[in-house]
Amino acid sequence: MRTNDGKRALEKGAGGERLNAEEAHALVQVLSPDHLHALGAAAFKNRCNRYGLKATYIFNQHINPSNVCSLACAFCNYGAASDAPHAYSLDEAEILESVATLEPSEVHIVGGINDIWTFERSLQLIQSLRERFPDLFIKAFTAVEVAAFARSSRQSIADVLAALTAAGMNAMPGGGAEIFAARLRAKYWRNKISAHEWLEIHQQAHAMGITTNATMLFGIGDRWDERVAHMLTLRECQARSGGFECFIPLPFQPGGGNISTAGPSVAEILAVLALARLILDNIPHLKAYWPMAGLETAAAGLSWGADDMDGTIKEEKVAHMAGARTPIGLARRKMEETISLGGFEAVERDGWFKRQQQANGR
Ligand code: V47
Ligand code: SF4
Repeated sequence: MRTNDGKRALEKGAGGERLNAEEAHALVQVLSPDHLHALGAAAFKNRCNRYGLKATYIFNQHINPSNVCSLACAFCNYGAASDAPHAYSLDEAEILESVATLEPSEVHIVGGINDIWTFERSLQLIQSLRERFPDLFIKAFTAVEVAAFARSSRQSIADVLAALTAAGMNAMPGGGAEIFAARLRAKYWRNKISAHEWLEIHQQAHAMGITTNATMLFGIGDRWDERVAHMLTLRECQARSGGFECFIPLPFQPGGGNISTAGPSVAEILAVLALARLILDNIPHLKAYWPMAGLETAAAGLSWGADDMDGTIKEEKVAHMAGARTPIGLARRKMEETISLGGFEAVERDGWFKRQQQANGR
C-alpha cells in the first residue's frame, strides 16, 4: 500500500508535476533495492524533459583565502585553529596571480570564520578581482561568512550584501546549510548560524537580485525523512524568493574527523540526487559534485537527475582535507570525456548557467 503511494509519486515526478509534502515523503518508500531503479528512471525522465542529454560544467577555480576557523564544526577537516600546524592564509597578491595564470570563467571563494580575512579585506579582494578581471563570474561567501561579516562590521546583512555586490560579487555559493534538522545541528555544528538564519540571508540576497545556491550535507547520521524535509523547506523558500539557481547535495567525507560514520554509499548518493530532482521542481539546476561524490559516481548522477558536474576547480580543499580521493582538479578534456562516457553531451557553461560561447578561444 505504502509502496503504491511511492509509485504514484514517481509517476507524477517523472512527468514534472509538483509533489505535495506527503507524496515527497512517500518517495522514500521506493528506496528499497526492488524499486531503486524506478526512482532513478523517474528522475532521469524529469531531467531529460528539462535538459535533454546535455550535461554542463564550468571552467572554474576554488579560492579558499584561509582555513582558520573559530566555529569548529565536528564534521569539518578543513577548518583549523589559528595555531594548528596546517593553518594557512593566502594574501591578495597571490590570489590575483593564480587567477591571472588560470584565467577561469568563475571563481568560487569561501573560507573559514576568522579575523584574518576581515570584511574590509574580503571586500577589497572582490574589488581587486573585479578591476583586474572584468568578465570573471565571482561567486563568493556563504551565508555563514556573510553573517560573520555583518556581526564584526556592525552592519546589517542587507548592507553587507549591498557592499559585496557593489564591489563586484555576482552570486553566493550554497555552503553552510548543512542539513536543517535541528537535532544534528545541536550535535555537530552548534556554533554555526541556524537553519532559519541561513534561509533568511538567502532570502535577503534574492530580494536584492543576488542569485544563490543551496547545499545539503548528508550521510552523517541523518534520516531520509530529514533529507526530504530539508528539500521541502528549500522549495518553500524558493516559492517565496525565487533566487536559488542550483541545489548541491554534499556526501559526507569521514576522513579522520570526529564523526565515526562511513559516509553515504554510492546508491544513497544517487538516490539523494533523484529525490532532489523530483522534489525540487522550482530550483532549475542539480549539481553532482564530483570532489565529494567521486568522479564516476557524479557522472552516474547525470542519469539520476543531475544536469551539472560543477567544474574543473583547479584545487579543491574542503573535501580533500577530509580524505576525498578524487583528483584535486580536472582538465577540461577529462571532464568532457567523463561526461561523454555516460552518453551525455558535455556543454561548458558560464556562472549564470548559460552555454559558454567558445570559451577561451575553443
Ligand atoms: O558548507 C565540510 C561541507 C561545504 C565536509 O555553491 C563537508 O556551487 C562533506 O558548499 N564532508 C562547502 N561536506 C562546500 C560547498 C560547495 C561546494 C561546491 C559547490 C558549491 C556551490 C558549494 O562543504 C560546507 C560544508 O557543508 N563540508 N566538511 C565533509 N567532511
Ligand atoms: Fe569552519 Fe565551515 Fe569548517 Fe564549519 S564547515 S569549521 S564554518 S570552515
